[in-house]
Amino acid sequence: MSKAIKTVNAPVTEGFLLSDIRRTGSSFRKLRANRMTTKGVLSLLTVAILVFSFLMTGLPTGARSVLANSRTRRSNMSPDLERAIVSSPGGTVRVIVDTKSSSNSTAFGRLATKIGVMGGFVFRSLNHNKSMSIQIPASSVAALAADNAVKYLSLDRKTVVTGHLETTSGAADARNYGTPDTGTIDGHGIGIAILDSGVYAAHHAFNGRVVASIDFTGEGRTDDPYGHGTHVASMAAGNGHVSSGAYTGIAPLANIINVRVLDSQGRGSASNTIAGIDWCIANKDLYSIRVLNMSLGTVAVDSYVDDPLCQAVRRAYDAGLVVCAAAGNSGKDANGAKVYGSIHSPGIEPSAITVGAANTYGTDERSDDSVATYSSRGPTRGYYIDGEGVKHYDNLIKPDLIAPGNKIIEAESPNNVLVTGNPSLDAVVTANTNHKMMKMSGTSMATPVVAGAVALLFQRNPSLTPNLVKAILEYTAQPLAGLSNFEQGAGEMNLEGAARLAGLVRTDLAGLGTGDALLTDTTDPTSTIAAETFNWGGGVIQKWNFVYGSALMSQYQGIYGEGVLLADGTIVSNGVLVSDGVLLSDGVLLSDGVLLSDGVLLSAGVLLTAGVLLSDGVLLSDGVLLSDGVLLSDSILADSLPGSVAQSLAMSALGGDLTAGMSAAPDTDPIH
Ligand SMILES: [Ca+2]
Repeated sequence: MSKAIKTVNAPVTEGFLLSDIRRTGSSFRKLRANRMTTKGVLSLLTVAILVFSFLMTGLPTGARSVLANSRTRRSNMSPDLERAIVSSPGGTVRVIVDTKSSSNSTAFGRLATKIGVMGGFVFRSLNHNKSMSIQIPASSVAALAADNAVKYLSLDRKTVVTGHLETTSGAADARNYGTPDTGTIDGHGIGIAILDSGVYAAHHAFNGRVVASIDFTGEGRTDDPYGHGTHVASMAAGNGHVSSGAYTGIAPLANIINVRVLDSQGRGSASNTIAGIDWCIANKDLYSIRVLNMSLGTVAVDSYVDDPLCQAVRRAYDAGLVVCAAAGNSGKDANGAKVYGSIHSPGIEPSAITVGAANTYGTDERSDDSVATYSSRGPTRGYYIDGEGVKHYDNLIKPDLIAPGNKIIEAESPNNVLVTGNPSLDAVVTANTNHKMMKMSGTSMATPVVAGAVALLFQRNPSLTPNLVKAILEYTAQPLAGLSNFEQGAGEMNLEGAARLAGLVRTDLAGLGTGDALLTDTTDPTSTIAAETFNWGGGVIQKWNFVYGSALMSQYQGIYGEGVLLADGTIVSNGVLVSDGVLLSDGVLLSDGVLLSDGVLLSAGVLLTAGVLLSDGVLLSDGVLLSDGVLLSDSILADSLPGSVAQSLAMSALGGDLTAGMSAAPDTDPIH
């Protein structure tokens, strides 16, 4: 009912415009999708009239005295404005004044002057001087309503927007899955370490939540002259302060630990980054750090076994931390052709949650989502050379997930290098330095979406292990049609499903054995975001495998414990189709229809056998990309790119894909 009231309220003044009613209410959007019948329209009209009547007759009797002067003109004042006046007759109210169509600029100016005389203040004019936003003493509203130039007065309602990012990711739904113990699922109490170019802590998106800052670049500063880290931090943990919440991050009350490892030109070294990781491990208890965000990377050369950056990530993982790493922006070559095998380090590390970029096209609905063209694709191509001089590639399935990362608007540090060199990146929402927002694209942006999600899952269920966090995110992800697992991993992150599932996981994990019940209750393995329902992927990525089955979540698996690596867990005998209740040799119990290991059945129906066949034409032999870097159909291999090209490609995401993106919402409160 409250939804209907909220929806019908405004259009009522326009004479019951059904098209407007349907457009403004999410509950009505479904009706439209189902092609409303005439009967449906009529009943909606009836509901609208009833609601209108209720609001009018429901006027509190106390309003009479305050509104005595306007009793006969009450219909040109919105009911919630009337209630606001009644509830605070000695206070002030924010009002939107709509003037009559006959009014001209002279009448408009006279009205503005009159409002000033009444003790009011005009914030701005709207609709080409046909309306204005004002603040005025409640006691003066009735007199204003009686002015001949006034057509209608409505309360300047606090628009509680759920931003695009939190809506399409499912974070907005996850907020509601709190308990009396956890409170709202907003990340409070959880620390997210941002290993990046610094964070401009004074930005109002952070509101004092940058609880620690440390510099490893040698520049002796922790702010963000480059402009990358501030944007990244606000994707993970920015609040809704600017533009009424349009740019709220995933975990808006999480604490931010600013670990500056990239300098004022966005450059860093592996050694500085490793020092930053080790600092996080040493200080994890002090700052409640549970997740590290690494929106950075370097071209992968060494096998993850030898790569020192990967080894540092593994140390963090062994210390109980979840590390989210960007997949890289090398998913295409200079001609736009798709490139496989281009995952960056430390994204090649199996214990990391490696994140690719989804393109949301700026719409909350996910049915139009895809992977961004530049998002690095698997498999991983770090290698070692044996005594015979033969290269052995890692060839892990990566990324693990994709998340929104194309043209996302988040916090901008002042006069930063990126926006100064590329002025079009500024989102033009305000002139207030501490409110400014910029638009960025890349797997750097997608990664903190997942880091914020990890914070929410830990808040919901602090007993989760890093392995379970990763498994839950993968299991509940939405595989997007037409994309292979080397492009999207388990699919697009679905925080509605992940937070719901995390809340069902038992909190006494330490005493569980393989096959014990993992959940306290069953749940529907589907999610609904922006009125669209989709199935969870229901799979978990192993090193070279994709494991499916409801038993992954209904029953505890040895691979979820601490001290083991999820990705190292399962090797299944060749090509075995595991059916109900088959216990695999290394302790993974799977149930309904799981085909995996050397024969991996992907969700899109692509069969990976000893030679891996992908729908778009990459053929792998025994898990190794064909030795000479064969170019097949629409793809080429990253190995065949010269290093300098690969480096330049890393910046290719700066402007994002040439598609519609997130639209800018003006900041309506530039003062605070
Ligand atoms: Ca979309």
